[in-house]
Amino acid sequence: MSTTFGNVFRRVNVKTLSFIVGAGALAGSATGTVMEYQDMRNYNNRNYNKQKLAALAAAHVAAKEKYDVAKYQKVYNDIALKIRDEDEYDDFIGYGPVLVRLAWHCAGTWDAKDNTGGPYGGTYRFAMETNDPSNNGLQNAAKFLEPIHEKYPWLSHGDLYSLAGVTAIQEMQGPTIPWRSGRVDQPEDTTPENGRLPDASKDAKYVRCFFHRLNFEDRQVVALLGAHALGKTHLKNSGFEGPWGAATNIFTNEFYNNLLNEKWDLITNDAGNKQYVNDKGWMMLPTDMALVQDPKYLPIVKEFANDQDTFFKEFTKAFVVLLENGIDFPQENKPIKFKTLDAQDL
Ligand code: FMI
Repeated sequence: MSTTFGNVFRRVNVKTLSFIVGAGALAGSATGTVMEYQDMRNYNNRNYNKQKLAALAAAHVAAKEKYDVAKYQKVYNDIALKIRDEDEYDDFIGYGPVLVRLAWHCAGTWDAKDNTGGPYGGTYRFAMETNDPSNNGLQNAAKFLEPIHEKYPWLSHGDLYSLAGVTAIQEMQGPTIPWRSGRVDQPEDTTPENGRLPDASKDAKYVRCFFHRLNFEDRQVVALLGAHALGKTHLKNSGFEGPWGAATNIFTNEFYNNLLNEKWDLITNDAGNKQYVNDKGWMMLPTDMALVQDPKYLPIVKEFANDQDTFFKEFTKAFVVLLENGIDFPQENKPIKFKTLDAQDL
């Protein structure tokens, strides 16, 4: 790299230089020459650097603005405060669980084979995806987010849905989920066809095969389904009824403990679907029960039941992958770790 000094030193021989340094003011003409030259170099360098610096500064400002943590933390806070304010939703479960389900259903349409569907394009906003019977009930989550989108119109729908899911998990005392912005709204004709989301009435073979389409292995599948500690099933949405446990709006490893420790009976519910129930009014879907029926899933269920930290770690990794599937983020787009409202004393 050439500095101003470097240039001067290269152009002035050592003898002249010692003369300048030693003779000081007496060396008027020689000094003048060097000074002039140095000035010229400085001037040239300054001009050259000016352009380069201006470009660098502009890029820096643009990147800073684009990836500004504070800007996204503000959105996080608004979503979190709205969850807190509107706590009466769904018999006081609140909006947390349904926001997590929205984030997952937007991402869960992804197909690794051709990189269609998924979390990038925000296509849930289009009628075909909104009205997918698998998405029944998620209209409530989308409606909840409408004023957030009105306030932050620069936020893409993909970013909004995924950020809302992350916010909900963290506000329900779950793990910190590093999140990246950068999803871009895509046109309506990129909306994936209905039927890409899984069917809850199936067995372990089906679950394994389905999640394979999203590139997930057994450990990640078991971790992701631990989110069923949250919220409940609703007859009118899915044809199943009841919560999976006691703490419907706190993110814990309760799901695994309930799977292992409760006494489950298979019944046919009012919609004619088979589901497992216990004497506390809790339920399990056939796909949930598949996790203890399958010899490869079962040890992972036991591990997560015994160790919430490990569950949180595995869930975090898998959920990040889910929300980023098929997206090529630029390197400078670093994941953001949001602060909860509690951590900010809000
Ligand atoms: Fe689940 N879910 N889920 N779920 N989900 C819910 C509610 C629900 C299925 C089925 C299913 C994941 C995976 C899968 C999550 C989170 C996640 C319901 C009830 C059903 C039937 C919906 C209703 O309102 O009736 C499976 C088996 C088939 C699609 C399935 O593979 C994953 C990966 C996640 C997140 C990581 C949450 C939080 C809820 C509660 C929603 C609410 O409104 O309370």
